[in-house]
Amino acid sequence: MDDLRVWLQKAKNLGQLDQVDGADWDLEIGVITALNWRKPAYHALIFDNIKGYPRGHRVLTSSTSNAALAALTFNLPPNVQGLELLAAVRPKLQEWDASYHKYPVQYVKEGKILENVLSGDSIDLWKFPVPKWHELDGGRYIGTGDAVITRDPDSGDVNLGTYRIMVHEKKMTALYMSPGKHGRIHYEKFHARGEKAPVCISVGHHPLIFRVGNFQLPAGAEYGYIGAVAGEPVKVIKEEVTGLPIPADADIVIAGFSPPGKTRVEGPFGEWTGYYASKDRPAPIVEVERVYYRNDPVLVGSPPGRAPSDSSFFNGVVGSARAFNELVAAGVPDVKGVWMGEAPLQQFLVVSIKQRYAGHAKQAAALASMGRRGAYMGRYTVVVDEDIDPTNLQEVLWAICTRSDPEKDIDLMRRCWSTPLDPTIRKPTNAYFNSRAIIDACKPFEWKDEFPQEIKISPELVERVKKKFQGVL
Ligand SMILES: Cc1cc2nc3c(=O)[nH]c(=O)nc-3n(C[C@H](O)[C@H](O)[C@H](O)COP(=O)(O)O)c2cc1C
Ligand SMILES: [Mn+2]
Repeated sequence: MDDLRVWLQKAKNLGQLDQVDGADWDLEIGVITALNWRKPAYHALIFDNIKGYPRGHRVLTSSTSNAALAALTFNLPPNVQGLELLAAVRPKLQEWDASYHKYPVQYVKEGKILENVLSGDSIDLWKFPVPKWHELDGGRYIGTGDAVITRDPDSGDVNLGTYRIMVHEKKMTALYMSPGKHGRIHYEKFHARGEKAPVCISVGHHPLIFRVGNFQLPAGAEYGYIGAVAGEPVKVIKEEVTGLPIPADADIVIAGFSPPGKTRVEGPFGEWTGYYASKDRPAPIVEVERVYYRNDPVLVGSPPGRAPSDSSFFNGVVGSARAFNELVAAGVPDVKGVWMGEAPLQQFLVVSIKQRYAGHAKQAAALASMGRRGAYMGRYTVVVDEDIDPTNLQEVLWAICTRSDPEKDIDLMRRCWSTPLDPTIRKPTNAYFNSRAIIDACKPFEWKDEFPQEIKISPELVERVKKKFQGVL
């Protein structure tokens, strides 16, 4: 697959990469990035000549934050949007889901990542222009658009997860993962045996690597999945101290161990919900033993935030496609659409179906809200009839307000999978539960054919009136 340098050149050729010179790692990179997404049209940003750092030590943001960049990264058809993009992504996900096991990593001895290797006292993570992204962040985060590589000590599965990484000291980072995430299960298993957990953190690479690290996939699927998207296995090097496979052509990789029982305060950090909700609390650490980087290294940043954000566009589309495919695979018939918007993502999941039998709507809603994509901090799942466009919030609200009755049509599920990032959970607590509401906004099944007639204007009437009143309409 391409390395990051080739990706940057391709993005530039497409007119999708803008360079920013002279920004400060202290908030300016973060603010410029956040304001970038609020422009009517925006591109990926490459920051160079960062204050206090040599030319060439760069930071990339917004790398997959619009349709053209997502298409470049995932080999998708260019220039498609909305429902059309959703329709293009669904079969791609099916193809990758079915083929990732055919792309085991390929071990190699040489790679561009070995251009510079730091060990012992020469290790200094502040060598890189690590941004402080949001004003109330508790530190500088080297890991946002990253891939944290860990191994399951029982099965040997290697996981890649995108988890935030704060730098504590020149040779120490935090390690923060929510309960239930694969990387966390891995270090918890090592720690339970009284052993230190090996960890490698890639913080500069082709954006595909961290985007797949952000996907909710079966345990240990990520490396193969990246290979399936790229159409060839990922080349990796066996890292010297941890033995973990690291991408051979990455830009920056940190390697070390998380010792059991040692913690440092991590956070607060601006999160994808739009809050600093998980606050600051003790979290495991990584003691760094090697740092690998290419000449003129590029750090890939993907700061979370209230949508629109670095990930919101991409996760909205791919999350919708994933949840749609899951429902179909679970055997729910006549699913017409599934949509999570950018701002709330799985917190407001809309499913449209053509109702076939009594209970069909509830079945679709329960499965969608508890599927692999929807389960983590879901909140509201709405089912609408096939005439409602699930991507159109106004239509969805109209359906909720005119076709459902709260007493009959809202069900609750309690003690579901939530997270320290859930703003509604008062911290501290030792168990992060939330509840789910299922809103059946379909016409009542038993008398749907007698439901009041909607006011519509027939296309023929529109045509006739438009023709007659050309100056007015
Ligand atoms: C920029 C960014 C930062 C993230 N940070 C975290 C994090 O700090 N902790 C966490 O548990 N998940 C975080 N996530 C979400 C995970 O990447 C996502 O849940 C992924 O599925 C985890 O991988 P896993 O399924 O292998 O555990 C982040 C995602 C993105 C895009
Ligand atoms: Mn995983």
